[in-house]
Amino acid sequence: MTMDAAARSLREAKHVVVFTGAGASAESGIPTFRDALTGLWERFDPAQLATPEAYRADPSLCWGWYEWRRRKVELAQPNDAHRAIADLVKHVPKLTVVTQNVDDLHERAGSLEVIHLHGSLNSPRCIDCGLTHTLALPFDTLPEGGARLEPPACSACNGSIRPGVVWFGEMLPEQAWNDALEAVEACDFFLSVGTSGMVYPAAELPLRALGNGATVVHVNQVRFDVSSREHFLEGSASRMLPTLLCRAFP
Ligand code: BV8
Ligand code: ZN
Repeated sequence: MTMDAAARSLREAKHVVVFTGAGASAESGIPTFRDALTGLWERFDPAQLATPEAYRADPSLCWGWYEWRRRKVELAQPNDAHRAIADLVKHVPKLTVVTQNVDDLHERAGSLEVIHLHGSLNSPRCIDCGLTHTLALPFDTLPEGGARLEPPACSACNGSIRPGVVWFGEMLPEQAWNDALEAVEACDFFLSVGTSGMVYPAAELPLRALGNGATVVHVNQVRFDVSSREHFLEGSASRMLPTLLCRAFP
């Protein structure tokens, strides 16, 4: 499918789902999960650190990583992909934004009611009583290589605070997953942006949309195989999305 064909299909769409992965935030300077870790965490694969076992084994190493990431997001700005997605709501009858990302860059670009399948860096909670914890502003200067940070204690039960993200091996938030499924089953245009499609069950969504007769378009700067009925626009999200919107809604 060419950009013009994708734009024509988007223009006719009644309900669009935009599904984003780490590649949508990459040009805001947020490392993706495919990017190798550096500094203190160099010897880890993110998928090893993003687990309950890693937190139990070394809470301050794990919490330090999340605080370093939260700081990076605080210092980052939404990019043109986030802005184009936020803009899309003005042009289509119905838009649902579903993200695997744990940053708040969609919201800071103006998207509302973003469905976070994997939680958020900004919603830590007590690992024991579940009470949400109000985070202090991130440390001004977290060394680039990161630092071990003792997780704060819960004000109610003195338990340890954990990041408000979904770790590998944990269930996705039920409401978020159900809302995503409902949107995917109802949409007629599914735009997947900057995801390697390797993390389940989120990675099922494009095929579910396809199964429901939606047009499925992948935007990624690295081409990968998709079924003959899906479409692929190769390029960076911050360039492809504004171009797609300009062509669809001149
Ligand atoms: C679960 C929060 C039930 C943490 C994350 C089958 C069914 C069900 C489960 C499984 C299954 N098979 C395996 C599993 C287990 C596991 C899983 O999927 N493992 C993988 C590694 C195979 N899934 C789970 O554990 C899930 N839970 O299934 O619950 C259950 C319960 C118990 C036991 C069994 C089942 C929970 C998964 C959630 C994990 N948490 N995030 C944190 O952030 O620290 S996932 C994490 O990975 C991030 O959310 C991130 O989004 C995601 C990685 O995916 P991407 O977003 O795609 O990012 P990635 O770096 O991979 O790719 C970036 C892409 O962007 C690349 O393609 C690149 O080319 C592109 N790109 C880069 N720059 C740009 C760009 N594109 C465009 N423009 C650019 N500029
Ligand atoms: Zn508690």
